[in-house]
Amino acid sequence: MRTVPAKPYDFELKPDKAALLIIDMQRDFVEPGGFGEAIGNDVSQLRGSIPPLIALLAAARQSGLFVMHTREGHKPDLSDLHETKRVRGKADMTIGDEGPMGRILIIGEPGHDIIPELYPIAGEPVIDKPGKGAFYNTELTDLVAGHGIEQLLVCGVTTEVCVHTTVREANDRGIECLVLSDCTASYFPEFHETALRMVAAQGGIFGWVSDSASVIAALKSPELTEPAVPAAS
Ligand code: TIU
Repeated sequence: MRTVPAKPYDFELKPDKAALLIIDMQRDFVEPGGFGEAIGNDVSQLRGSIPPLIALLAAARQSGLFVMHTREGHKPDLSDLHETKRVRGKADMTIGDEGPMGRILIIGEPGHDIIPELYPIAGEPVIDKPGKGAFYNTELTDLVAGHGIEQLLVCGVTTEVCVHTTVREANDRGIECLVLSDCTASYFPEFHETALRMVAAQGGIFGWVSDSASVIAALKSPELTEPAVPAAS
């Protein structure tokens, strides 16, 4: 057990039963020319989350924490894409259309892939998800059960959309979520702030909020396996 200072109160991290879950750090969302920009968003708002995520990912790998990545996207034949999602927004360019980085949000296309700075390594599952939540229509439920995961350290984009949906899904499945504020981001800073407040409000209605430095420090601290024994007098 390692204590991570967090809101609304300290998070007791169990590294053997925890995983780092990095949501949708894909070129389509965080690089100019992708889906995020195609639907009118300012992708520069997301890029501040990359340096702290690089540091957190390195610390997680070094400490042996289980790491998983997700990617939002669809099969090339669009058979897993609801028509309601395809047409939402009435944009000129939508999912499946040819974009500057290949077909938008299509598995196997350059824009759909994870940014090079955070690229998965061997042993880190990459979960392709057709929805906003990482549990909907994916293998994540089985992965979590198979690895005995009870806690998720949740990072990625965007805070109020795929991160929030995933945290809510996890919470309803009895999994504790710690959201890292500097490792998540939104195209709308005010939504980012409010989404984080919503997680920790009402005594932690959806989970806890902390930051990368606090988790890195906890991962590097000696693990407390039992209460300290007072010295004999
Ligand atoms: N990954 C994720 O959040 N997908 C989105 O579409 N987010 C937006 O904020 N649009």
